[in-house]
Amino acid sequence: MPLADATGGRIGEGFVRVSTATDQQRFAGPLSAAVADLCQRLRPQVCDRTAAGFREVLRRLSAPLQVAVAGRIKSGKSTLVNALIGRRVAPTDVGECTRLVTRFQYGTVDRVEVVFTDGRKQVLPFDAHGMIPAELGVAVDEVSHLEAYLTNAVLRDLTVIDTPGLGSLDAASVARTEQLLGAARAEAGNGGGDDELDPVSRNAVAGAEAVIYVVTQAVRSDDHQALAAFTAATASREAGPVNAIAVLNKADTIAPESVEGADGDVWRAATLLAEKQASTLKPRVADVLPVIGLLAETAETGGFTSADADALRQLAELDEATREMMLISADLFATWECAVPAGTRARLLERLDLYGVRRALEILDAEPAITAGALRRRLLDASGLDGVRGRLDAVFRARADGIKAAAALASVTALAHASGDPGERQRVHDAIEVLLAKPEAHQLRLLEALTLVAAGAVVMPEDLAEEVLRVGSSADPGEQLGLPGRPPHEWEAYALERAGWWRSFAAFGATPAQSRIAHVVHRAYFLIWQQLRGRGAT
Ligand SMILES: Nc1nc2c(ncn2[C@@H]2O[C@H](COP(=O)(O)OP(=O)(O)OP(=O)(O)O)[C@@H](O)[C@H]2O)c(=O)[nH]1
Ligand SMILES: [Mg+2]
Repeated sequence: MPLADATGGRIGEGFVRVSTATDQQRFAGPLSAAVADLCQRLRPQVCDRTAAGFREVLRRLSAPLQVAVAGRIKSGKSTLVNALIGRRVAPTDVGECTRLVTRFQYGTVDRVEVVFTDGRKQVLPFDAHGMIPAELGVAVDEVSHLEAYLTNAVLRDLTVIDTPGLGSLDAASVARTEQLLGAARAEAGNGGGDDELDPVSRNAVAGAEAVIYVVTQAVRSDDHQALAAFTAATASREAGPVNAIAVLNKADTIAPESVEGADGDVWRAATLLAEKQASTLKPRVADVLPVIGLLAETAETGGFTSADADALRQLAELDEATREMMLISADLFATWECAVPAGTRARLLERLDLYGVRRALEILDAEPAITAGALRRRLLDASGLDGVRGRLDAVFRARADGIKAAAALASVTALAHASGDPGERQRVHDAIEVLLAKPEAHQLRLLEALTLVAAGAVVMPEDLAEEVLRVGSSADPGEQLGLPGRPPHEWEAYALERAGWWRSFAAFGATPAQSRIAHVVHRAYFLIWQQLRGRGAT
């Protein structure tokens, strides 16, 4: 039961109310509520500075999950952010905004604020297209970050953070992102009392709680390191399969002949390539999913109009030879002599790129009478965005409680450490130990174990490491046991068998660090077994 409580349900359905002396708050689940309770109880026992940090941790615990979109320069991060939010609001391509962190969060009125490094805020108008203006008209080197409040429903349970590209592993660019994310955290919200936070404490509560890492085909062997570098931007909180997924963006630009087994099909090539990248990037990310951010953005943000559909219809009716010629390259498509005005074609390229145009024409060939709305839907299907959303739900939303609670505990530990007071550090340490010893907190231990193994902090034999990742990365018993296709009656016996195995490994076959992990895994299997028995699986 605790396991199911800790991991199941989407945010919004599973909020837990906790009454304290001072306030009533909503949390993503019982783990977040338990950590909040710990902060409340410890506040009178720590110095003012740590207490101010705890207040920030509490505020953050009751806020939506903070998801950063990170990756190299021009990998399509902002385009993907727009697609996910369902509104074309983040400037893409050029402009000084692409060098700044922007936090997109839920608000009852659409508004953008520039937050300056000295804490000043200035409201910005949206530009004529309803976007954040590409040029801000303020001194950019004095800007900390941007806060965008939007009424879009998806932001109710996710705060999306668009980050400047990590150009390389160069320390300056990593440090800048780190600093900006850090500042973003501390200044966010209603300001005021948060100013007591010094830089060290600020860093301890800063950073995103989860990451969508954007890669493209040109992912280099050092991208594994780039992902590790992003860990720095999440304020030293480890990114791992619990809180990080990757997308292979710009899947439409992959040349299928460059990928063996793709049979000339772009999407198949992208899927194969994503699988290959997953083996490089795992276990730092839960998955690598192909996506065409541009197509997703266009289809999802009103960028595809009935005029576009009409132009495509006209193109579909061109004679075969002309059409084939035009689809050879973007240049030919834009410049070839044809009845559709060049400006219209340029717009189609900008919104769909050549692959999107080709897909649309194929759809029109098969269903000439298709409506503009249905064509838009089909392009959205072709973008892979649904797959990304599905993974976000499975990896982030379903586990938001555990992710937020683990991040908060890491912050609490860092704050106590930064206080420099051994007594205070001990009190906080003891309180955390008491919390973690409770059966309800097991999921937190499992997430911690998983992260330690994924990050290589505790080295395990490869097959065992895989097993730890499998048990810890899912909330579904079939997947956790690695028996998804098998009949449920086998699950119960297998869970018990593995519980026993891990218990003896903890006792006889392990280093002290491995032994601690093994105890957690043993308990996880035991809880799965209990859960299966409770369900009446025979
Ligand atoms: N063909 C194609 N182009 C894309 C795709 N996604 C983004 N682009 C284009 O790539 C360019 C860069 O996109 P952005 O979203 O600004 O990339 P970014 O990672 O936010 O860039 P920086 O913030 O400057 O690092 C734009 O011209 C986009 O239209 C895609 O899936 N396919
Ligand atoms: Mg950008």
